Amino acid sequence: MQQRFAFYATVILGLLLEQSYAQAPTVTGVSPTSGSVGTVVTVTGNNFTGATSVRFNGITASFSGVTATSIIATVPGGATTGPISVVTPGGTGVSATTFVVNPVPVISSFTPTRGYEGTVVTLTGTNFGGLTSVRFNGLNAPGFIVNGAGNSVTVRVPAGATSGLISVTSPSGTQSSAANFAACGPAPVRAGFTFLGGNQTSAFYLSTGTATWTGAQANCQAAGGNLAKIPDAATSALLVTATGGIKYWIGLNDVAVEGQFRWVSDNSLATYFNWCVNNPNNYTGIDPNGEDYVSIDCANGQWNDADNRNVPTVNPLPPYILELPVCATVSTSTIPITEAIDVSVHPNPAHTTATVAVPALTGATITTLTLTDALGRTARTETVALPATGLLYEMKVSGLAPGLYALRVEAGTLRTVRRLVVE
Ligand SMILES: [Ca+2]
Ligand SMILES: [Ca+2]
Repeated sequence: MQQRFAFYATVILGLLLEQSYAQAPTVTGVSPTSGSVGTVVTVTGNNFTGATSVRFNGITASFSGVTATSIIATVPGGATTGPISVVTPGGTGVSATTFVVNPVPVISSFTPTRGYEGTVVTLTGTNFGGLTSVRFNGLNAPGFIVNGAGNSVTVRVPAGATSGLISVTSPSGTQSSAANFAACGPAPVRAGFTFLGGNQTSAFYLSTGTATWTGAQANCQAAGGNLAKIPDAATSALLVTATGGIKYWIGLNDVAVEGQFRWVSDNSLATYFNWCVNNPNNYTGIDPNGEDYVSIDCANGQWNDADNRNVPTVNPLPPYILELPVCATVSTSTIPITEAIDVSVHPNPAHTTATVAVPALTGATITTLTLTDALGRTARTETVALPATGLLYEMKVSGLAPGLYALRVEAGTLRTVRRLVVE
């Protein structure tokens, strides 16, 4: 009995001693030295055996592969830049260097909040530096440009975009905007004009031909609009960027009262000005009646009052900018995932009918198919049974105006939107 007691006492003492004298861990290396949430990191050092915790700036991480000199850890959600620590029964080791956690990009706002395909949208936010993609309601928008400070992105609304949230993705993760972007489909076609872009209220087009100012305004009215109004510096910059700095007529004139410049679209007095140096000067050297029509004539989109160019001059006739109201309110989805159902539709473009294939969905016995036009107006709504074998549904499209439609397929809480062209 005494021998057995002595044996156990020795064992227990030995365990106590080992516990007491376990060496504190030291962290000597981290690879890589930066990463995003989910990045796998190798931590090297000494005395890691028995590790109970690995932390990134205090946030507990999952880990594996513990040896005396290394641990594999994964950057945890919520981690911030700071040291990595390893905890063992012998103590805590802290890296001398900080591990840099790349922050997740965040969209704080965007403008405009509606627009046609090709419209430039500016996203404002933070951590756009390592951006890998921008999406409109899940649809990739290629060719985005991040500014140097990483707090602004310009991106064009991609063809086929549907209304919904805008999301940005970097290696650190994906974040969606809080508000929906209203996608208006392709810009309406206007003969003799090319769509340039738009802002919150207007769509702008550049004429393919040239004209006098009065001829240009007549052509714009025939197209359903007016020569463009430039009420602020942002609109001026939009047009200068979109046109590449060429010369063009705008809707400003002082035809009614000399020196009182008004916009032709709404007859309002101009309050924002961007004159070329020494202008307006109502020069009478070319046309003795003076200069009553404004064109973009100088650098940075600056304005010159000019004659109507009815008389032969050394100045060629310029093209001109048509302004139309931007699309009206369009329906928006508040469901960020729009690929929830694997829907297919054919033919597309469709002429008389479109066959919509909806797979069987657990728990769903009916599905609603809604066709909306480019302005968000409902053109067709059908609620039909969704069989256990899936659905092949012939949707009638004859009688609909040709154009772009959004086909929304809903079943239970799931929803998918597909683009459908009717010819
Ligand atoms: Ca004048
Ligand atoms: Ca002038």
